[in-house]
Amino acid sequence: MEEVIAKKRILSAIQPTNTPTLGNYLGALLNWIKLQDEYDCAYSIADLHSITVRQDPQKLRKQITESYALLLAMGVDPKKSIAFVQGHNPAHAELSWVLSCYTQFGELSRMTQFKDKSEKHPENINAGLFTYPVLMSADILLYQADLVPVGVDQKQHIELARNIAQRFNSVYGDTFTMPEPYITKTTAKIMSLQDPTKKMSKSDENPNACISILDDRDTIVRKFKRAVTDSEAEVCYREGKDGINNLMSIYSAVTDKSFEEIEKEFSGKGYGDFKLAVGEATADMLAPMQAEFQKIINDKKYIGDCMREGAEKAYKASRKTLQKVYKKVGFVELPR
Ligand code: AQP
Repeated sequence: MEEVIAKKRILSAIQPTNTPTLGNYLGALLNWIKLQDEYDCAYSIADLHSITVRQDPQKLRKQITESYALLLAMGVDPKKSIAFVQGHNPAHAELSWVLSCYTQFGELSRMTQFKDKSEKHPENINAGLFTYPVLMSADILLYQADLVPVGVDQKQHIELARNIAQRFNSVYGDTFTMPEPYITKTTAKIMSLQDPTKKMSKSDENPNACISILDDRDTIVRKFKRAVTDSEAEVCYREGKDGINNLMSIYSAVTDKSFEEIEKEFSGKGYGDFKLAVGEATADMLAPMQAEFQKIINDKKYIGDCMREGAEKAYKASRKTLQKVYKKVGFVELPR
């Protein structure tokens, strides 16, 4: 008899805080698409996470639908993978509560994203911002994920998910799969175009700092033209050339050219030529996905059907884990 080997499970999510940036796309989303054949993938729009920062309800609703449509436009196949909105599966919030009782205050205080975001929003340092990594651990552990494709900024949160899983497993016996981060080296961290020492972020207040993946061609080219570089005029990857290094990483990811090839291509040319090439190549790469998005976003029925199917599949895939956890900690199952 032929042996059937179960595919490994992948889980990843993106917050609908704004339109995804080129950083989200190259650092995480592109991998989501590539991994669908080899793995059993679950991809979600992390609406629960997004309210750690105050959101305008009307805008958030629009962003959730758009982000979901973008996943479909990018090539997430709702038949092959589980494509769902996190808040449509109540098990995330339920497991998160249990896991928060197995997470130490000290562990959460060390999370750099909490420190960064509290500095950015001093008027709203809420408990959700602090416990965000517990909810992220629940997202991952609920689906028994083996791999989590993320940018390098999320590595610390995956470490925490592993610590929580290990702690729970050692008390109650094997319950959770130990997840591993899946990080692509060159695009692990795309930097801001205006301050290349900071990561490109979709909630950056300066629109010139990031490329939104729905920006039109002219906007993309203009933003790259304005990108901060240095006073030399040499396109090469070297320490201290943060702006150029970032543009080279982007160009390399978009065109598949090595740094060596890029240095050769622009040897003797100025930064103007290089920036134009990066802008045009990026716009070319995004164009087919943008066209697909325009088709999907107007088909509300299709989006609704996919969301419903995704929610059902997500619930089914996670229910067993939650039941197991409730049983292990000593909760009583409702008699049928
Ligand atoms: N600059 C980046 N370079 C590479 N990867 C990145 N990611 C984010 N920024 C970069 C990866 O994108 C995925 C989705 O991120 P998220 O929406 O969950 O939240 P985030 O990491 O907080 O992303 P942003 O863009 O900075 O959002 P805001 O501004 O809302 O906080 C993750 O896998 C992340 O690693």
